[in-house]
Amino acid sequence: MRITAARVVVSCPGRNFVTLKLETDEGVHGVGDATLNGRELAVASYLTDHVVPLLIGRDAARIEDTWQYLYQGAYWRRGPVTMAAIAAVDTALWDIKGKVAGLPVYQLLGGRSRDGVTVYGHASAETTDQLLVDVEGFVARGYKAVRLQTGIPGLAATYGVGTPGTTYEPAKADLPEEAVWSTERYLTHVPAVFEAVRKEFGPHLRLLHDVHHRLTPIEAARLGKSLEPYTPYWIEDPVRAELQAGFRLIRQHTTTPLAVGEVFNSIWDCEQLIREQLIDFIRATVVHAGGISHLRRIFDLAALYHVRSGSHGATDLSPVCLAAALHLDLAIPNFGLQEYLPHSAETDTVFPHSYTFEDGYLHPSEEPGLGVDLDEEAAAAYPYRPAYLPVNRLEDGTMHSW
Ligand code: KDG
Ligand code: MG
Repeated sequence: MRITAARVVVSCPGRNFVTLKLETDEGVHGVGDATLNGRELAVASYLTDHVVPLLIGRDAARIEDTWQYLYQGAYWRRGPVTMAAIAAVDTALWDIKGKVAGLPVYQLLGGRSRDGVTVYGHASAETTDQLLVDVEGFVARGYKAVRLQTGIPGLAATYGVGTPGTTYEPAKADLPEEAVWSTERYLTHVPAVFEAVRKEFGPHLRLLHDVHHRLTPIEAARLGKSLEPYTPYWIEDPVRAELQAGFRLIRQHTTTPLAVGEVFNSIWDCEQLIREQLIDFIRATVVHAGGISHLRRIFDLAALYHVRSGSHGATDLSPVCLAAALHLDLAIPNFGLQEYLPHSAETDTVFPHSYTFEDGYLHPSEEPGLGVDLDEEAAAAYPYRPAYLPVNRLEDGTMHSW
C-alpha cells in the first residue's frame, strides 16, 4: 500500500490546528495532529516543504522505518517543530494500519490493560470560594481527579486560570500579552487553596496543580513541602526542566509527587529524570513527542523506573492527538492519568470523533484506526488566525519563565 497524497490543513475552529492527512492507493486514509501552539505555521511549512515530498510513493505499512527515516534522515534531530511533524506522520500511519487491520489502534498496541482511561479536568477560578463551586461541578460529573488553579491575590492575571464554563485557551490573538508574576505571593497563596479544597471534598479526590515552570528548585521544594498535608496527586512543571539534574534538589526535600514533560519532544529530554527516578509522572504526549511510536518508547523506559504516564491533554492538542493518546493510555502497563479538556463545538465539528466520556473515564473508539477524522470542508470555513501564549515579567519588569 503506497502513500499517494499528503495534505497539511491549517484551520482555526475556535483555535489553530495543524493536521496532516495521508491518502493511499487503496483508498484508506489516516490523520495526524501537528499543532504547535503559537508556532503553527513553522510545522506546516516543515511538513509541506520538507516531509510531504518524501512521503509520496512510500509503503504506508512501514511505520517504524518511516519514523527512523524522518528522524535520522533529517540530520537535524529533535526539536519541537521536527518532532511535531514526525508525530503527525506516525499518527496517521497508525490510523491507516488500524483501518487496514480492521482493529482499533489500542488492539495493535497489545490490547487493553484497563477498562477506561482515568482523566483529570481543570477546576479554575479567580477566588478560592469560586473554585470550590467549580470543583463541585467536576465531582458531580464523575471526575476522580481535578487540577486546581486560582488567581493570586495582588496579581492582575495568572496564567492557566480560565473562566469556569468556558473552553481553556491561554493563546490570545495578535501579539503576546504580558502578565506580572510574584513567586512570594504565589507560594503564600497555594497551600491555603489546597487546604480549603481538601476540607470541603475529603481525602479521596485526586488534587493536582500546575506550576507552569515558574519556580527555582528550592522554591519548588518549599511548595512541595507546604502541600504535603493536603496530599496532592502531583504538582506539575515545578521548574523549567532543561536542567534535569535540578530535580534532585526538589526530591531531597519533599514527598509531593512530581509531573513534568508537556514541552518535551524526545526521550532525551527526560532520560535522566526517569533513570534517576526524579519524577513520578511523565507528561509527554503524542503530538509533541514524535507520535505514538516514540511516546510508547518513552513510556516503556518510564515503566522500568516506576514512572507513570500523565499525558498532556489541553485544547491546543487536537482531537486527533487526544484519540491517539487514549489508545496508548489504554494499552500501556504504567498508565497514570490523562488530562482532558473538552474542545469547543467548532473544533468538534471539524474533527468528528467517537471517543466518549463517562463517569470520569474516557474510552477510545472501537472503530478501526483512531476513530477520529478531519472534515476538510468544515475546516476550510475557519482560516488561520495568529495567536500567541502570554509572557510573564516579575514585578520589576524582568522576563520570567511561564
Ligand atoms: O500550549 C500551552 C498549553 O497546552 C498549556 O498551557 C497547558 O499547561 C498546560 C496544561 O497543563 O494543560
Ligand atoms: Mg501544564
